[in-house]
Amino acid sequence: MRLSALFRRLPRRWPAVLTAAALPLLTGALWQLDGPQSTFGAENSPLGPVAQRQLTLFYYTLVVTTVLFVLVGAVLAYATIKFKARNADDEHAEPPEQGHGNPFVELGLTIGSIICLVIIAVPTLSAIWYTYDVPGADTPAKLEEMVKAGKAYEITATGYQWWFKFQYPSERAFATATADARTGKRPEAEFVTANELVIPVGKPVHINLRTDDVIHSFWVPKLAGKVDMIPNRANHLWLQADVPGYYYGQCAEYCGDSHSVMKFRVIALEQKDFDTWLAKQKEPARAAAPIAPANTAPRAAAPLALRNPDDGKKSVPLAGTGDPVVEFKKWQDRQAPAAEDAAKLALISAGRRLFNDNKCSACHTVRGQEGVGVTAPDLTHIGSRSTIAAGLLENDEAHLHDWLADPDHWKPANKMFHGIGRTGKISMPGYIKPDDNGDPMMKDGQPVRNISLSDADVAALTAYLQSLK
Ligand code: HEC
Ligand SMILES: [Cu+2]
Repeated sequence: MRLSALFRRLPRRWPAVLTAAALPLLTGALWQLDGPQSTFGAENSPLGPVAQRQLTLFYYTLVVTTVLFVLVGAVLAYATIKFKARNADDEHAEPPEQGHGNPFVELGLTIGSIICLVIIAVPTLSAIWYTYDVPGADTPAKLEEMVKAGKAYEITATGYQWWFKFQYPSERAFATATADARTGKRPEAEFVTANELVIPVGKPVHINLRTDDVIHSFWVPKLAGKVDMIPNRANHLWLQADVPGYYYGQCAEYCGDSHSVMKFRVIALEQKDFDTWLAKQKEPARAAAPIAPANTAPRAAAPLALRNPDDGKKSVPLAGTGDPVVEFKKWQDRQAPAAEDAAKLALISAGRRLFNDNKCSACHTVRGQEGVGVTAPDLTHIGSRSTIAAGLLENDEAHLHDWLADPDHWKPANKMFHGIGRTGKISMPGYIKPDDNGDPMMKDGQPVRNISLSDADVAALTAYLQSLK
């Protein structure tokens, strides 16, 4: 049915009917706006000063524009009803007296509009000014000074299709567990994590926003945002968490197939807990067991079937409960290693070998151990994170197993499955072998496998990765 035909069938008073139907829907929607990934609902989960300022500005603008809407709407409704043509005579009657040219009306409306603009512009500009950078850090030099004095913190966030890298430029990590024999010092390495941004509470955090590929956008609704990560443009934002907690973040700029599941978390810790976390994370990966000797790990006798990535039936779960209080507790509980019996240690040892032999190490870093790749999330302390695949799945044995068995099922087009490349050519193949065009190489209607894991392999890899606290 054409839309116009539908309207003709509605009762004569359809505008009134539609408005009456829309109002409860709209107000209902307003009450539904709260959620872990929403700026609203500040009662349940406190906002930092930046998000607070943004929310206040939103409500302020909403009130001003609502007043305007009601005023203009009322005048329009009045004119529509009062001057409605009620019969054929009315339709040919002289138009009523016009306001056009009346200086009182024309000047009044112009000045009125200017006043409205100013009423909105002043708080908007002041909020833009406030949210632009850490208060007091007007220049890079001043920011550096504040960071050195411990009054601010600096982090660099880089967007990748479809995950986030976090670097801590003011920290250095240890590359090895032991000192170098010649220098007597432990070699250092860059301090980098992925998908979980851990920050100190009550301190402004300046975040440099970068991207490795396309445009992404950084948004933590309860703390701040959103600012785009644009190639060749050094954007930044700042945020501050006033209370310790677990905050949900999301890429907010369409960036390809798995954009909707390009999430992350922010975990805010009291300064002393943050220092403890830092000290642990700076250590190289925990070696629960040595790497198994070559050719002793379980072989991929029966490779796991890859599910059809386009089966369209998966429902992508929100990792965890969606309750920041519960998730924060879970995250804290994850930080200490779990007890590992002899059987588990053997599995870890085999997993470590498989990680090395299956080219996982070419894309991922496990600092101090086999992995050296830098084009994928750093896995040095993956066991201490609460989610995998950029906030998509809960980081427990079952989900990690599912992820490793068939990444593409969970995250369509992800680079772990399809490989990483520039200029259209895959230079770092993933689970499937690419042909010269970067498309999956096919044989008998099936993609040719580059990484072929059996169920036992995946179990060993899962045990290994879970041990990396
Ligand atoms: C071609 C490079 C590549 C290879 C090879 C590769 N990965 Fe990945 N891996 C990635 C990328 C890219 C991601 C991020 C995927 C995403 O979230 O979009 C990832 C994500 C992960 C994650 C989740 C990390 C997190 O913080 O969310 C784990 C765990 C993981 N890979 C383990 C492995 C294991 C084990 C292997 C070997 C069997 C492997 N990877 C092989 C590129 C690779
Ligand atoms: Cu993105």
